[in-house]
Amino acid sequence: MSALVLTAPAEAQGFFDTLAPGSDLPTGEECAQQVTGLSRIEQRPSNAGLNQTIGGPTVNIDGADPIYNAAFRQRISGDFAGTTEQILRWGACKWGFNEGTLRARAWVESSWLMTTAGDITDDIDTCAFIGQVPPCAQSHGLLQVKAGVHLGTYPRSTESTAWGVDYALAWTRACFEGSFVWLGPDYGPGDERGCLGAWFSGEWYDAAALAYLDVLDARLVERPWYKTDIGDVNCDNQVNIIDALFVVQFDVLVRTGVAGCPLASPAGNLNQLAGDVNRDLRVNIIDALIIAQCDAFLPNIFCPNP
Ligand SMILES: [Ca+2]
Ligand SMILES: [Ca+2]
Repeated sequence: MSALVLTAPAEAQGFFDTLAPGSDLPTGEECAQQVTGLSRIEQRPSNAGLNQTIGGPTVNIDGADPIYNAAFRQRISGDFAGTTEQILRWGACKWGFNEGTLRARAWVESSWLMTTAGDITDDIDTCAFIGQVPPCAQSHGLLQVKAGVHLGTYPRSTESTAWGVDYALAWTRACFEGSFVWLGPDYGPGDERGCLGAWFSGEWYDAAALAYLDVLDARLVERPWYKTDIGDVNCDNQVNIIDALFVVQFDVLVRTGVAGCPLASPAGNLNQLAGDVNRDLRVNIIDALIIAQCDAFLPNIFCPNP
């Protein structure tokens, strides 16, 4: 079936991929324009308020050299409001990282839940440092910014989804650009994977980082966000060939679109908000083909790691 090789240039589809070290990065405003304009489902309704909280302090990027900080710390603005997925895509765009990997990273760190509180400690001094009493959580937000390491990030890391994502990706970019010589002799620029491991463990490819990367790889295969994300037009929490069929039926006008789940009439409706998988503002046969490709484990912009 020739249609199954349907692909389009990544740029045309708006998929954000990693930009090489030294690349010019787009502004937050440019990225905001690219990730909004389409009504998207909020996968994590409990994030909604924090997703609307913008702005935050200007802080140093922990571990980055003064030159990098001088050039980039002002970019940490948290100046974007949207759905959880839109905020992740905004961050991927702004800091030049692969959005699929970032989805997986955020899932490993927090299951995309802003209220995730990690690295619980009983240490009095550590907790006192952030104004808490034991036991206290050190890490917060979608990407789990660790308060005692990344000075000045707490409590904003608990309050603004966009600000926490912005900071964590600024740190990742500093690592990726080669600013973290303290990571040792094997460290060098251009290794996104190494930097993701270092965010978790603080070391360059140590055992903890490698274990973390194994989990990250597993999530990239499973794509748990995809299973409950856009594409599930029949509202059964899976994206599969049935959804493709529903979209075809919608395209030939034998099915009616409704906004959201559950469907009042499973036999006659589809969730139109979930149908535009290629983000061209239309729900049509192209979306059905993309969903079908994913179901057949063929990569495309919607499921780059099927
Ligand atoms: Ca489905
Ligand atoms: Ca579409």
